[in-house]
Amino acid sequence: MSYVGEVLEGVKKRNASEPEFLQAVTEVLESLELVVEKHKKYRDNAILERIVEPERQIIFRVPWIDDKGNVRVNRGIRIEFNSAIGPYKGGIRFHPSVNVGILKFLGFEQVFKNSLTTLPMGGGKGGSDFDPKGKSDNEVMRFCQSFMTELSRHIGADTDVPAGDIGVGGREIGYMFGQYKRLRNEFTGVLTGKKLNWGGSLIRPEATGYGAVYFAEEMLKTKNDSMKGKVCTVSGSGNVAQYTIEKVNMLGGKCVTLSDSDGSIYDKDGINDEKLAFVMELKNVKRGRIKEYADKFKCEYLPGKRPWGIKCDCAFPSATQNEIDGNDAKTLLDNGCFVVSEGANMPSVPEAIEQYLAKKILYGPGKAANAGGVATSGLEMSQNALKMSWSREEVDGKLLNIMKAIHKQCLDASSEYGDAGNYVLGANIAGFVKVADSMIDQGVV
Ligand code: NDP
Ligand code: 2IT
Repeated sequence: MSYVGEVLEGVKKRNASEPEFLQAVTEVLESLELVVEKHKKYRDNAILERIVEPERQIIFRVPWIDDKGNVRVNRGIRIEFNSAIGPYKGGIRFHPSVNVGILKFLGFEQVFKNSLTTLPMGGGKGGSDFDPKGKSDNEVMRFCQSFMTELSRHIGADTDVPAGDIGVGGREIGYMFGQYKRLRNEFTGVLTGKKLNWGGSLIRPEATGYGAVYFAEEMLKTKNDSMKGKVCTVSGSGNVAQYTIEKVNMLGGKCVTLSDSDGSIYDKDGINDEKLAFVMELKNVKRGRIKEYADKFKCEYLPGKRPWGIKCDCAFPSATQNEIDGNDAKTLLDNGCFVVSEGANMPSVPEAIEQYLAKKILYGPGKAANAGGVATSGLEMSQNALKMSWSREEVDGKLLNIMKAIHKQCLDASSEYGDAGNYVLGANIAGFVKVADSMIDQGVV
């Protein structure tokens, strides 16, 4: 059996109850067959066995009191996956579906994603099964304070630097930052995604969505094409979806869908900047449902449906993992979609990815296409360390250059290993090599 085959077998045995983690590891390791056969040093140093095992995982009780005075308990988790190239770095997710396996898949992806950004960041991920939906601001604050009371023992500006993810935005980062500062009596860059007045970076809120569109534009350039005039479907309606639409509009494309866990809207006229402002108010302030968009702008609402049945040139999945199944992918491709740029983490199931690769469409996997968010978090860390802040133009320019560099690394690695334009192969190989070589340099740790 090949080295990859052997390691995968062990991973499946030891993590049998974690399907998302197994899915993520299988995809990455299968891409590495040629690399580990060519370079024996990876096997000699047991790099694959080590890279699939988190350096540390922390699980803790998060007790808090709701508005009625009831004591509630959630589970808090932080996976500190790999610190070979920098402090652990990755978001925090608050969603009822959160468990160790999901955070391990996200932490594992983050290791390779962060490596691709060109910045010195290791990989981690955290979260809780706490559901912020329907909770008052005070309940969210008490939860965040309790969560940080324990998490603060394990993180630090040079140790582990969390940020946002599903269910965690500026509000939650603020409450967690406040509690960390109170406990430690230090004002540091321990979290990213902070608001501007207290250490945040311009463009960090925009970065993941903007980056996913920059990545799509880079892929299109290889075909002498651009985003101009492209019809796009977008899923989700949170942070990533919103700024994906803003950038598509800036580049002359048209987005026609949005969704949340209740259903999708289809606006064939396009979600222009004015309608986008309504979505931002609806989702970020009123915390309402996307159906209200259809009511307001008199467009189609598809209850319980994802947006992949709508004809498009480009798809930007920006909600959650495994949101494009094999049938969805077939429908997208049959309808002529030829660009998929993943704002979400692992939104396409393996059967969907197989179809993208077979048809040779422009497919940017999440760890490359959505790396703009964490890259700009890295820029926020740099600004915090320097005790200065860069202008919007400076940060946006750096983000664009980083997305171009990621695109080039993927393309170069895919060519080197004989499948030019296969960004899955390219992202996994380029992300891996830097981390693996650093692990060898640092000995058996
Ligand atoms: P938000 O919480 O801002 O928005 C999430 C959106 O996705 C909401 O519309 C939500 O709908 C929908 N959604 C979440 N879970 C599900 C589900 N199980 N089924 C259907 N819809 C769902 O999160 P973000 O925009 O920050 O994150 C979106 C994706 O992007 C995630 O995969 C995240 O990991 C990834 N990502 C985020 C980055 C960031 O910087 N924020 C960086 C890189 C990747 P509802 O309100 O109904 O739950
Ligand atoms: O999945 C991701 O890359 C994020 N949620 C952002 C992580 C970060 O540290 O900015």
